[in-house]
Amino acid sequence: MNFHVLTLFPEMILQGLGTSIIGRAISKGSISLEAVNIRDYTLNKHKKVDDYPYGGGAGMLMQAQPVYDTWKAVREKIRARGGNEENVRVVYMTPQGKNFCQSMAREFAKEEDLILLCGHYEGIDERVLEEIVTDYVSIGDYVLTGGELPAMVMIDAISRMVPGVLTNEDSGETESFSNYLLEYPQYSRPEVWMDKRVPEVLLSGDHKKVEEWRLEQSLEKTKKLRNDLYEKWVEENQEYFIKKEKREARRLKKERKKGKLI
Ligand code: 6GU
Repeated sequence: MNFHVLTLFPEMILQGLGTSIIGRAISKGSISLEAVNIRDYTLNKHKKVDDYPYGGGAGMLMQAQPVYDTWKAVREKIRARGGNEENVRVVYMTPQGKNFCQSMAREFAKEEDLILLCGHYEGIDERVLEEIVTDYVSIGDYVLTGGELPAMVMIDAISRMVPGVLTNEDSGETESFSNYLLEYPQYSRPEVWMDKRVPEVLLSGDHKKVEEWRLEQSLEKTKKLRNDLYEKWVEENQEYFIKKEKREARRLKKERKKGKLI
């Protein structure tokens, strides 16, 4: 996966994603990241990239020309490398976009190249958006000063879905949202901290019991904190509750029998 970020603040993107797991993925070559400065492509002799909006109103707008020419330069680079530049998606980071979620991250991770366009000020001239943007994406219902943080959020979430980015140690499958459920609580050494014991079942060595306990914990936590996700899970996992009822009935029967025998 090759990320191309069109931005007025390239150093913000490179600094923000240069460390930890994403930094390692870049060094390994599992992903690549370039941040292209839109200002480098302005034809304005004072290097200006913004102007007042027609019709009046607060703030400045990013002009069409520098954004369009940056996009063209990136497409050309992709073409020169033998990439499929005609079909490269261009994601515009905007609070007016569709809310970003895990399934979108998974979908974007299948692309070979991805162009992320970061706006600033009051936004970007509509005409260039119409011309180049394929996806409008938001990271939540609040307003930020620019698209750089949302782009970084997206790149992080997408990258960890790219094969080779996560090692076994940072495993991607059994975790929050992979099946609507929030992650179960986890514990490391020591066994007792501030008088709090690690749950006994985790020390038992009984893998089946541990798995059952973790699923129960996930369900409980999701129901409490994100009932919307819990209900989706219940809808798609009816058989879990049927099996659980059967298990419970078997257990009761066994106990009753034991009671009679004694
Ligand atoms: Cl994608 N961009 C900006 N500027 N603000 C946002 C956002 C995006 N998502 C939420 N707020």
